[in-house]
Amino acid sequence: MATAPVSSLTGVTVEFLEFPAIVTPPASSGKSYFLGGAGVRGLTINGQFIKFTGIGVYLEDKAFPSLASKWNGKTQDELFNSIDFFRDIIKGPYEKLIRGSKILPLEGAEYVRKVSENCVSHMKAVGTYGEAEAEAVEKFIQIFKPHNFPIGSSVFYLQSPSGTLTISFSDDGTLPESVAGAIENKALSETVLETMIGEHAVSPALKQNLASRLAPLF
Ligand code: HCC
Repeated sequence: MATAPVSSLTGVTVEFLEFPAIVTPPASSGKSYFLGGAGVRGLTINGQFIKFTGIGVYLEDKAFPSLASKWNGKTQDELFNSIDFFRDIIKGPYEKLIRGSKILPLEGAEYVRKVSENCVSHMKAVGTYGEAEAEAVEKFIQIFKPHNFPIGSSVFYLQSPSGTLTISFSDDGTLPESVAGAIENKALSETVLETMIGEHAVSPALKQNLASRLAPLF
């Protein structure tokens, strides 16, 4: 039975989506990831905030001591306002597993258009967008295109420290056994998480949840 690096770790509910405290991939030999935090990603359309997805960020267990030793003693607000804290999570040498679950139905092409636009503009802004990244983004788009996301369905992004981004799709919130595609590109892989919790993140709620859960545990 997998245990969290901190036994008091709880799950998070975003609308009707439940993000358990621990996930264990099928067919993994006892490996598990703990929930750093989860939050809603919405868009303001005609002045109204529409909630589209819930995003959960899971971290490999060894992320905990590494983050705790640097960030212990900081308050929730200090963590939330620290670009370096989120940068550490994005760049840390451990695996991250991100679950993006749908609150409203979305076509894969529509979802990936938004995500890839954000990723490309971020990589251009920081100067990491080159030919290899353009190819990686094209591959990324093609993986999502034929897919549709009904309410409650999920995309999982597994990011390895070496820069492999593995994508899988699930009809619910559980991690599937099969993989939809894998892309070897460190800049793109990190940028997917960067656009969610970095400086210009799409989900401030997710950042707030990460800071509020982790500060007292550190
Ligand atoms: C990102 C990561 C995730 C999302 C994003 C950018 C996301 C997308 C939701 O936008 C969405 C909502 C409405 C649409 C299309 C996509 O969760 O029409 O970097």
